[in-house]
Amino acid sequence: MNTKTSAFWMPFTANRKFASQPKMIEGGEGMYYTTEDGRQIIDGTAGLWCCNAGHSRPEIVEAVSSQIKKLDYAPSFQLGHPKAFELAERLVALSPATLDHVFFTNSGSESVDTALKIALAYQQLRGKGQKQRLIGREKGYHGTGFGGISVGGLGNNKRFFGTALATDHLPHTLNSENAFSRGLPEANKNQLAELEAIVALHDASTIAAVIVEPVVGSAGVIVPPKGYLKKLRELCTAHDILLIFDEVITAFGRIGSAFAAQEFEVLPDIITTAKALTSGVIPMGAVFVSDEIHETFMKGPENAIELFHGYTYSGHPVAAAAALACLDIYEKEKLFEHSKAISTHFEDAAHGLANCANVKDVRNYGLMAAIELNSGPSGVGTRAFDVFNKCFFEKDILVRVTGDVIALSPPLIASEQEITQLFNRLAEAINETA
Ligand code: PXG
Repeated sequence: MNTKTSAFWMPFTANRKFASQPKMIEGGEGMYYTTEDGRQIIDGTAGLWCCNAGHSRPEIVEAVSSQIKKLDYAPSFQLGHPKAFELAERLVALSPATLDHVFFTNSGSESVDTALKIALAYQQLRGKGQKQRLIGREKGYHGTGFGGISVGGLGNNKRFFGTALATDHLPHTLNSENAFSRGLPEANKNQLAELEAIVALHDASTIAAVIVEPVVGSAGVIVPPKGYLKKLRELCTAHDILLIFDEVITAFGRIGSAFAAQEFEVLPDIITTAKALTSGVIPMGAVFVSDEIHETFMKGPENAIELFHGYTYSGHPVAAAAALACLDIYEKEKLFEHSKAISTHFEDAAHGLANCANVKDVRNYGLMAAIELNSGPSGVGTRAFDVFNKCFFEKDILVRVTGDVIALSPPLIASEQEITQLFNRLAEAINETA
């Protein structure tokens, strides 16, 4: 396989470095990937936080192939096909009460942009058209659409793209005083005072919505301080601002409940999802919207389109079939419960690395963990990247690296033994990396 060619411009990749030392995956089954040279490696990241049911599940393969035979594609614009309706029903049965309506997309980025557009349009429709500002948070990752990078809080993802939306950002909640916290860290009183300051600066009458990841994923598993999300909800309600939870990573059992909203007992107005909705098998996203928002749109003449938004593949029948089969697996195998049940073992295993060489912090919640290293002598991210390489080529495990953080998020089917193996091998790789 010639990976030296530049024909495939790889996403979020050091393309030239990859060409000089390719890491190729050729197969996947359950908890394991097979590499090009035939090694079985433990998937410590569920692909990119998405393959929650494990790889190449025969039930999903079967559902997808029989759907393609029956109906490969049909539009969802002014037409319908049964699988999309069936899936929407199944999803709203899982989602928090009152988030009873689903808008389908094809990715997390599209889910975020859809949610932001719904929030802006909602404010217009209820006669509060001045509410057009969107508040994100530092270190937030909301995909790569222009809406998502506008509310996002990662400089590298924004700086070349001149975003035009009116935004502001809450401070992130990472606090070095809380290093090595197990689960939720202690709250810092000032963290939400900033929202009051943002409201004082722009006035609540100009703010449409706040969007946050309940547990931050991409920027390195930043766990919400105790009480933070509840307080955020209270402040949003007090100022008549919509609250959007970006659950592209946290939904579908990653932290033990179907949604983080349920786990933390905080009800947002909109939830964005993608990834584990189909266990990563077919691209699909879903935006969950409250009854109140939905009803605001469902007014006016019946023949009028209520929302001028959608995608060719919204509710794609094959993706819907994959999602339904995937939800069946989650349910039959009680994978959300399993995820919760093994999360204590996962937490112990992650914190077992606290004394490894150069470890600066360990953070975890559910089946998400971050091992943060001190930067290496050659700068941010170099040491962690060396660990990643060692893990892949020598230790037969896949981990994810972002800056100095090594992130772990195994499929929910993981056994305690596999988790122990994963962290033991990672510990070796960290200790063997200078
Ligand atoms: N929101 C959140 C919270 C995400 O984590 C997106 C939106 C965008 O989803 P799409 O499907 O458009 O990529 C994401 C995606 C990583 C990593 O390793 C995380 C994501 C994507 C790729 C890599 O941290 N999250």
